[in-house]
Amino acid sequence: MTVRPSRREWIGGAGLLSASVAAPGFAKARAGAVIASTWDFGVTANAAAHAKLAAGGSILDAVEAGARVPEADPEVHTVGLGGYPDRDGHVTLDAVIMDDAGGVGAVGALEDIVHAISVARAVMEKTPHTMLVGEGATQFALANGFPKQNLLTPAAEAAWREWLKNAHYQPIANTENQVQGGAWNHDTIGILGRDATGRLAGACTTSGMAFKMRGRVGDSPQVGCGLYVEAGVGAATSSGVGEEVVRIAGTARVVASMRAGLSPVEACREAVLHIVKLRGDAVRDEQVGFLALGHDGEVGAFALLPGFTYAVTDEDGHTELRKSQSVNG
Ligand code: SD4
Repeated sequence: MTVRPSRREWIGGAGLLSASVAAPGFAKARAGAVIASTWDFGVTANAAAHAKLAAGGSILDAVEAGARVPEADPEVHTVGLGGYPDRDGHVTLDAVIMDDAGGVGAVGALEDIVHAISVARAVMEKTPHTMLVGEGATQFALANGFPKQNLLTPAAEAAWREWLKNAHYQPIANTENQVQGGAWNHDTIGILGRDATGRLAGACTTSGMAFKMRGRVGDSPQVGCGLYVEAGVGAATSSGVGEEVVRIAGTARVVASMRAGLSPVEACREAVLHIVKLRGDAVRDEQVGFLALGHDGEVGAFALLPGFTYAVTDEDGHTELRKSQSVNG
């Protein structure tokens, strides 16, 4: 069960802004290949990414391979197949992929195609654009050979029908959180990679907030929000209530802080505390977590609330599931 901070602690968290952002306890990763991804399912995603890298794939191939794992898993209700639908019963996917040489591709509100991350990569490699949305994205995917598939599984449909019983169809902010609350409504996968030569790449893919308004696109596919990568600096990704991340261009901010000299955990912490400063009590019950990877392979994370986890895999394929620090510990 998530422990909520008291109001006083929460305001106290905002007060930390004036203090040093240094946070202890995160040892530097060894140089070499590193894969880091959000949440517990990052463990299996990292294994696929590591295997791809070991087989000679690029770091971009690796993060794509990792992101495809939860996309294909019908038990994961926040990414790809089996994702919870919007209020009208449509599963809509958001995804972005980025390398460290200016390559970026994204899709927003993609329907009927399971591997949104691979469609995003096709946008990057086969079009002059950086993002396609909605019907156009689906048309593009079909034209490029991606199979059409119904993504609404019986379990996800049942959860949606259950939600409908008490739902008032109104554009109320944060209704997803009010209904769902738990951490499982925040399980976007963001996966960051560094190869042994220091090249960086990242991917982020999600079905977004459960029972969102139709047409809603979150932070995940927006460059600088759900994902940002910069050669020689590092990469960052986010998970949680996307609107809060978009407000501060969260991952662009994290990478800018690393460019200015903060460590990955310090940079994530600075971004989270900026959300607290801006939003105060409005985000008291909301989760946002940032995960960052420095160009030297150091990994760090920080979240609004306790409970954010991330998986880190080293050159040899050893994986550690870590708990992020949060505003109140
Ligand atoms: C979004 N950030 O669409 C995503 C949701 C999520 O973990 O669950 N992130 O806002």
